[in-house]
Amino acid sequence: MKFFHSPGSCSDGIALLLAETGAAVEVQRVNVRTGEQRHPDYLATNPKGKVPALIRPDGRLLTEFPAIALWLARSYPQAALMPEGLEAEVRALELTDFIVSSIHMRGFTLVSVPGKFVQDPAAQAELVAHGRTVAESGLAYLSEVLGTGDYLLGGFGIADAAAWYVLNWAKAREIPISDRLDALQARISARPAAGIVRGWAA
Ligand SMILES: N[C@@H](CCC(=O)N[C@@H](CS)C(=O)NCC(=O)O)C(=O)O
Repeated sequence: MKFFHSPGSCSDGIALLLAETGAAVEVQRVNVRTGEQRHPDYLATNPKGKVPALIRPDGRLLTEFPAIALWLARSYPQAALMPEGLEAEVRALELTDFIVSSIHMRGFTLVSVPGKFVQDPAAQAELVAHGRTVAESGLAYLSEVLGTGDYLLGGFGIADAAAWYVLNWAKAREIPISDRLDALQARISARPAAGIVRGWAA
């Protein structure tokens, strides 16, 4: 497989899941900070110009975090990335999608790159403030879901991988998180797979 990855971005979450599976993968770095995702060579592979993206063993490309996470969980069941049974699976997907499409896309994206949306500095400041509110309230919800557990939905799974990258971002941007989420971030960071992901960033 070939994995298109920009360390420090949301593809960290898929990197973590890939490392958890132990599957053989070639990691190709696409630095989204310097615009490599818009290079014609990359667009020829992934016209969306985004990471994460994964070329699977049959050569077909898969994009979008929740879809890749589901595919990995189903394709490598020995990694136990998804609980068993339809209700548990759909809850894991529901939470993963909330983290990616709400906390990340509607929260952190506005905090990190307001200039993508508006030019006026005052309007940018408003977007940043709004993004922070969305991120903070989404993270507060995650803390409720976590409760006193070790991971969000019982054992480590796809939603934790999504939580990992937004928690890393929260810490880097000094967005407050609960002690429980702080402990979750540390617990995930201590997994052997997280060490592999740090190696892919070096
Ligand atoms: N909906 C996509 C979001 C992916 C995404 O926004 N990726 C960012 C990195 S965190 C990216 O590639 N940004 C580059 C760009 O938008 O030009 C998913 O679920 O994978």
